[in-house]
Amino acid sequence: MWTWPLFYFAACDLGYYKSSPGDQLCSKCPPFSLSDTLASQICECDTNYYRCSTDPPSTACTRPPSAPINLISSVNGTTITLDWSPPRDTGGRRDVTYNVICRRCAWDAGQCEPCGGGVRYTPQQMSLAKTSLTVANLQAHMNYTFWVEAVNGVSDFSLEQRMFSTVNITTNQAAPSQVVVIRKEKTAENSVTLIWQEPDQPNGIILEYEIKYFEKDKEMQSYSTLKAKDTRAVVTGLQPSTRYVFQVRARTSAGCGRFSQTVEVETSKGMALRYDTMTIVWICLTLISGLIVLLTVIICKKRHCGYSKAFQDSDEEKMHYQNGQITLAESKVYVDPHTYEDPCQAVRDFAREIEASRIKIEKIIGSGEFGEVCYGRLKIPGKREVPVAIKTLKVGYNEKQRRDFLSEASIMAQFDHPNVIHLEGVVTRSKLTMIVTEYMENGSLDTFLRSRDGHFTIIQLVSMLRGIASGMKYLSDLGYVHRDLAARNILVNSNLVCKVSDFGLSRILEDDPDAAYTTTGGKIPIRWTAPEAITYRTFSSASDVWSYGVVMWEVLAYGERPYWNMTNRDVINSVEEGYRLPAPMGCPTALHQLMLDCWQRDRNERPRFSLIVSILDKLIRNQEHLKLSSTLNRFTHPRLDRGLFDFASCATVDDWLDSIKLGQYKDNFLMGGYRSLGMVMRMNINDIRRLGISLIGHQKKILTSIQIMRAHLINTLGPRMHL
Ligand code: ACK
Repeated sequence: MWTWPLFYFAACDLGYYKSSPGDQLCSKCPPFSLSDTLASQICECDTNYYRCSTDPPSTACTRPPSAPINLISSVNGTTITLDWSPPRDTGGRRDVTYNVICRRCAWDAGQCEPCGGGVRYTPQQMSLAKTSLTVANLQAHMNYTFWVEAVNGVSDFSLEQRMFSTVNITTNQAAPSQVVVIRKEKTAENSVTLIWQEPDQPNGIILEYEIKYFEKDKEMQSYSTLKAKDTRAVVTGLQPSTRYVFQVRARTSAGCGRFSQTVEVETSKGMALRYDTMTIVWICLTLISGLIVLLTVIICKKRHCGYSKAFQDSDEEKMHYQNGQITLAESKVYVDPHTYEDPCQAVRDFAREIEASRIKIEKIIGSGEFGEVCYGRLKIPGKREVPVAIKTLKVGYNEKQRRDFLSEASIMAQFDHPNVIHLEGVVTRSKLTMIVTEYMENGSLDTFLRSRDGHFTIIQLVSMLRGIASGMKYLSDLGYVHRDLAARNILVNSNLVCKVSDFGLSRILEDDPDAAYTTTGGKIPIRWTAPEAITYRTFSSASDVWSYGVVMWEVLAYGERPYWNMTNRDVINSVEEGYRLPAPMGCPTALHQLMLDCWQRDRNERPRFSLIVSILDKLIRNQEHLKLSSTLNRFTHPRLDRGLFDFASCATVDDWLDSIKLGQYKDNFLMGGYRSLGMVMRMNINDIRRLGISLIGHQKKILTSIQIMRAHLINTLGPRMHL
């Protein structure tokens, strides 16, 4: 009888397997697997190694991949792009894909939540084959954390913690999202009433809505636009029995959102008037001549009276002329309440009276010159409740104080700009006199920045500065001179929008702790004020530009006090001699150059606010120019960029540390071997850190002071002086 050779029937040894009984040979267990019994049909995977259902028994066991590496992000408004490299360890598999998890974090660290629906991931959020992804529709000025994980076919089997790479980003300013729901409320023969909902992501305060409309199929020939403050508009001047197409978009200080989907509405039938050709020609001629007269009046006003039209951004201007229909912007002038015989009349003329019962005061947030500043809520019938700041007039005031207090409201009431604090109204008919303004969650800019030293990207800082310059452009266009422009008088809201505030007539004399009496008797905030305004009291928009330069410095130095602890007298003398504040640490050269331009001695040489806005816009658009940090390239402006202290009187390192009020670090310098100012002047930020000085504020102060000493020496000994 024929028998099977013995080896055919031999059971597989340990470490070998045979997937089915038969005549095939036993195979060695693939990598990361083992058979620990004889005659195994499969080799079991080692601990933490797995096989997925489609892996044949002959393949090696594999494990989940490690985290992706080199994760980098780039932010563009509210869109971010993430790029990463594949994990170092793919777990032995080729089917690696990536998942991205997005979490939105409140400004107060620690509170994060999933990003939710509206966010758009391109190409997709999960199971990405490529190592990059774009995430759009994020909220403006928001912190986000992105977690990128690599997964493979066996990731789901592992109970171990997933491996992620994470990146934190902060989004920038962005236009509002699209208006999605528009409805027709009413139609008439010549008008249509539309209502719509605020966009899901306003990304700031909505300044206005723009309604674009045209006769159906005639968009190419002409369309018109209309502005509305609310989510409702009555479009008039329409033809009866005609089908119109409407679209709405929202505008914030960051720009216009996308137009909504179109809505078609047909006006009702009517008794249309018929004109003969002569009548039409006559009406046109009358309209054109009226327009010419109006234009002439406006141009005259602008040229001769120093006033100008209200805020109109370039985008708006484009829209006005685009379709060949010129719509004149409303011409606005600032009226000084002092020119009123009875300043209370100015309050009545300009400011809205609010009934005290409409205001709920919830807490005190500070104190102003005239009394406490409170946080509260305002509910006007037909509108939703809004948070407000309430300035109160303390009891026991006299009539002059009351007038001065209310004068701020009559000034503020005349302004309407996204970067100027908005007045809700005044309460004058109740026992407590109050000024009610919009509430700015982050308070004054100087304190805000000090509490967030180093927190913001340069683009965020420049965006804040752009907002302030835009508000100042608006004010200067109206012929209003602020006289006390400083970071302490700028308020910041939760979207980081900065608004110019503090318009009281007497504030410069009384309110400002930084104001000092000059020889001419006035009280002036010396560190922020242009030399000609200090000496001759010639305040102008050009002197506001000087102050703006100081605000730029304050912002880039995160709320540092301009000219540090120098006395007012030393500041005046140093500025007079041509010394200027050096660039704060990490300040791009382009920004320091703009500051220096604002600090030109000749006020006619200083840029106007309109130029400052457009320079900042260009820098925001072309961020390359913001990369050159002036810490490396400090002395490009030898005549102006000079240090501030008289270091000649500081003979030793100890003297110098005392002079900048950091005497507590004398031992650190001694132990580090820095025994002379010459050695100190060669130090960089790492040397300072190596001395064990951990407070960032102190590191910065020391570095800035060293830079000033260097600048001082270069200015004294000439640019060939090498340190
Ligand atoms: O730095 P702050 O918190 O911001 O402290 C001062 C304080 O009141 C005294 O002026 C705050 N403040 C003033 N106006 C407003 C406002 N409209 N919204 C929020 N805070 C305000 C300011």
